[in-house]
Order: sequence, then C-alpha cells, then structure tokens
Amino acid sequence: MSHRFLPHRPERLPLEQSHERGRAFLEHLDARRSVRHFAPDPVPRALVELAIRAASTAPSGAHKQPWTFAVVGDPDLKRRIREAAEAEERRSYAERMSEEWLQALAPLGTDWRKPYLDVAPWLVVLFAQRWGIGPDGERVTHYYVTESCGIAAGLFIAAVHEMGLATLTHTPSPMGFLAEVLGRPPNEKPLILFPVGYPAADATVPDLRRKGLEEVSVWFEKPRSEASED
Ligand code: IYR
Repeated sequence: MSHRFLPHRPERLPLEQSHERGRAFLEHLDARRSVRHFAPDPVPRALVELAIRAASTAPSGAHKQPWTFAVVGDPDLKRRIREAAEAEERRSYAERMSEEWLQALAPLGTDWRKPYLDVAPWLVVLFAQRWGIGPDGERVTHYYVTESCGIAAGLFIAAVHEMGLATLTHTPSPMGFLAEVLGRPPNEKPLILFPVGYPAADATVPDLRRKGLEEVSVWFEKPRSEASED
C-alpha cells in the first residue's frame, strides 16, 4: 500500500518576529493559574468544543489519537461526580496520603472538599484509550498513550486559558468512579478531570513561584567559534 505525503512549507518568520511572538506567548502562558474557585456563570458549549479540538491537534504515538474527552454540563451528573470524588478524597486525605504528601500540598490549601465540581459549568474528563476498537470490533494497539494524552492535556489547558477561561488539573484518586458514572468502556481509563469556567469574583490562588530557566534546563552547546554569528 502506498502512503500519501503532502508538501509542508510554512513560511519562515523573521527572527525578530519569532522573538516577539515567543516572548508574548510566554507572558500569556505565565499568567495562567490553576483555579479552584469558579463562578457558576455559563460558558457556551462552542468554547469547550474549540478547546477539545485544539487539544486533539496533539501529536500522538503512531497518530492513534488515544483520547476521549467526556464533557459534563448536566447538574445531576456533576453532583454525582462531586459526591463520588469527595468520598474518595475524604479517605485519601484521612488515611491514604503520606505525611510528606500532605505537607507538600499544604501551600496549595487543598482538602477533601471539591465544591468546584458542581459550581463550574463544565467538567471535562480526559480518558486515555489504552487500546482502540477497530471497525470490526477488534483491538487496535495504542502507543505512548500517557505521553500522548499528557500533550493533549497541555494543549487543552492552553486553549482554555487563551479563551479567557480557567481550569484545573484535578485527579481525584482513585479515579475509577468516573468511568463508572459516565458509563465509559473498559478500554478507557480516566486520566484528568478539568473543571472549566470563569474564576469566581473572589477567587484566590496560592503564592507560588515558577522554577527559573537554570533550574529546569541543562545545555550542551556547540563551542563558540570566533566567527560565530549567533
Ligand atoms: N487529588 C487531591 C490531592 C492533590 C494531589 C496533588 I499531587 C495535587 O497537586 C493537588 C491535590 C486533591 O485534588 O485535593
């Protein structure tokens, strides 16, 4: 079988423009915060659709696109999710999380209560497809599923932020109840729950600092020659 290839010739940006755009993009992303206090104000479904389509442009192992986004706007279902999540989180905070873990979370001010799960207008649950289902119901192997879904999650978060909305990477653990409540098939594993909405008027976020470039990178550059132009 022959496979088709298309020409790909995006225009090269002048360096100055790359710098400008890179800096503006960084500043924009740097202004994003994980939000735990949402306004109940509605958000049009079309905006959530755009974020999912943006997420779905993620590269994936063998281009299998191994993700399903389950989108919940139904208040009854949101309440059921909140109740189940809080039941798990109550046990986690009381007996499953180590003292070290609880201390690490202290600056975030989290506890077992998750009111945002029924306040935010949308809950978007990212399910990782551990395998796919072919046209005749056969199993299709998926590759690098967690990595692929992680990249899609990042793009989803960036798209939500770009639209002036807020979200949170919530992982109520164990998360199995989400597959159950949403009736998802056995090939799908819940990975991240994203409440999506506007921050509450009185929302606060913890005073955190991001690591600097020196803390997050190591460089192995070509030795500088006298004639170097860069
Ligand atoms: N899932 C719990 C605990 C929690 C764990 C981590 I790691 C965080 O970065 C934040 C919270 C919760 O949502 O409260």
